[in-house]
Amino acid sequence: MLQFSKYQGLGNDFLLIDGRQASQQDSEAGMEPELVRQLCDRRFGVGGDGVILALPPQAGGELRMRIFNADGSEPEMCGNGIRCLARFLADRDSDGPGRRWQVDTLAGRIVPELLADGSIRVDMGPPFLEPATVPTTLPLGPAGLPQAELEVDGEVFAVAAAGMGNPHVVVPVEDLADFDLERFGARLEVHPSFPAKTNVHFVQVLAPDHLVMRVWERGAGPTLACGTGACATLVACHLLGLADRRAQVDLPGGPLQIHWDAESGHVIMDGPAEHVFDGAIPSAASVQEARRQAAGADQGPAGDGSEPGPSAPSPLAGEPAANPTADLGPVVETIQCAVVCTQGCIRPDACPSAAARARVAALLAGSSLDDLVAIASNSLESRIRSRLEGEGRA
Ligand code: ZDR
Repeated sequence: MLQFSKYQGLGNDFLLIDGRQASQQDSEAGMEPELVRQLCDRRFGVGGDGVILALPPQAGGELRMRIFNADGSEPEMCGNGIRCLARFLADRDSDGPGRRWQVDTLAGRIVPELLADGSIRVDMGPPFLEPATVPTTLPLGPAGLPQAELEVDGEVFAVAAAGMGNPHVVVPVEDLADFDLERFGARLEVHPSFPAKTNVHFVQVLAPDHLVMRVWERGAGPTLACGTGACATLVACHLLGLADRRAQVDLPGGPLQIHWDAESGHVIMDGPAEHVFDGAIPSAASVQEARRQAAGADQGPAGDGSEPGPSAPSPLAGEPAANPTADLGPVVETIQCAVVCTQGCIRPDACPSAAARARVAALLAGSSLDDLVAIASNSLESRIRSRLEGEGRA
């Protein structure tokens, strides 16, 4: 069983999985691209902009974060994601304000901190401004970061690039509301100037301390917010002379406060992260096994000679399978009432579930509503597990 919690930061939503107790071998929790794509699918899966794993430390930190985009690719860092990770860890471990986590990521050590108002401050480290570190083939420009005029779909944009561990291109525009994000975002993401593709941000400067931006995320398309992108945008706008070192950055999902600290050279991001819900699904291995079996079943008994797929469950647990209209005397104890007796009890004189029903009636009569709610939540996993076992999937 794979347990997850869904969190969102300004509408950038993630499935969080606590793998801190995992051995190094299973520390990817089976997160193959296909499984990530399925989980993140908003119609056929749980739905999310990405999957985040909390894993045992590897580089001297307290834990390691891995994040996967909705398309299954693995970025180096995620600003909204690490705020969600911090909130998730605080909720699981009952941590209070002031708690900091030393998190190892593919972009190096990142340090989120829980603030008194419940929001998260993240020391995102210094930005990467050398072209090769973004990475981009754009040349270092006069403002001290990669700059160029790029032609995209017949239009020319003055762009600047910055890395926050992951690549970002920032495009100042006059009128953000009327801007065609889908058309230009999708093309810039895969522009040849960015060998690892790029996140794309269109920004309008309302005031030196107030920016508004729209996001086209690498591997995810348009999203409601981008933490690393807001940091890269503030840095680029500051270097271009358009913004102060500290600004509110409005994203479609809400505002972030970004500060590029002159003394440390680090970018500090403040913003919210909220719990949405918890869930459980079959483990990655069992999903793959179920798929394998289903593929075998599709081929029918004459398939490739491998084991046949699962057969339809018998309504009766005992063998031989009995016809409910036949003489049920010897097998009455094996009747699965919920399956066989959907039109009413077929053996009211000797109902095998009568004792269980009586126990439930007694429980209901003797429990408060709060007790029943607690029992229901505690049994979530076991109910899902038994249902899946019944389907032969767990
Ligand atoms: C934009 C992002 N969600 C964040 O908040 O920083 C990061 C996700 C990773 C991004 N899609 C990438 O770099 O591929």
